[in-house]
Amino acid sequence: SELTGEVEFENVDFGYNPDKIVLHDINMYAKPGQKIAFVGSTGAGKTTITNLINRFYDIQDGKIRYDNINIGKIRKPDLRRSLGIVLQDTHLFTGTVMDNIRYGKLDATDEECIKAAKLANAHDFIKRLPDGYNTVLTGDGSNLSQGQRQLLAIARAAVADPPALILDEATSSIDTRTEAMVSKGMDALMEGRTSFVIAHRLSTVKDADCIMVMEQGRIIERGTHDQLIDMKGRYYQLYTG
Ligand code: TTP
Ligand code: MG
Repeated sequence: SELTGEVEFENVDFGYNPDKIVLHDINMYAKPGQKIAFVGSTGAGKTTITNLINRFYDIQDGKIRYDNINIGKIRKPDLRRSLGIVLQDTHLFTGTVMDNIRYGKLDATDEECIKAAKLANAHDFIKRLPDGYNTVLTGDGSNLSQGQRQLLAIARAAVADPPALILDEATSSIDTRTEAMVSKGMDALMEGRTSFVIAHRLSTVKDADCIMVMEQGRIIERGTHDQLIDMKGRYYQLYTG
């Protein structure tokens, strides 16, 4: 990819149905490598923003730019591969662990896949599988634990090596030890890439370059954790109960 991971929204309005606008006048700028976190109550529009970063929909008004290229209204089906990788959606298929990782970049060598798995913190559990990287996964990866599936998703994203990432943090109940492994893998993956994180863990939010607090389709507050705490507004309420 030629893209650096610079992403800008300028006065973006969007609705899944043009009669019902769900995002209002969204402005944001992510420098290459920055970590942007979205917080806010259910239905606020966090997932919708990430859908637009992935360019899954046309916007009604405004501009979305990657490196000064306005992509808000052009059709570009392969954009998802070149820019955002959504980690939530793992889609494991029947095939070996190696092939499932390679899906991130179809011409990747075994060495590249193993390197990605190491970065993702997935290598150790893979080595312990009955046939290591040649272990065949069932269709939905049901012979793996949820945490292991997440580690594979991180490895797959690492092999794709995108300039920007979208992470919808799982609220799912994985055990603390696995959770720590997944966190470590994600941190390594985010390093040096623009990351848009729908954050559920305070630890993720705290080190973000900018936290966007969303309410009813608008960004109502933004700043670092410390700035938002000082503001004593919505974010402060969210995190002090
Ligand atoms: P979301 O963007 O899904 O809100 P959210 O991600 O902040 O909520 P949650 O924390 O629960 O994940 O929804 C914003 C509005 O858009 C909401 O009214 C539902 C609507 N919507 C659709 O109509 N179609 C869609 O595909 C999605 C994702 C949302
Ligand atoms: Mg959501």
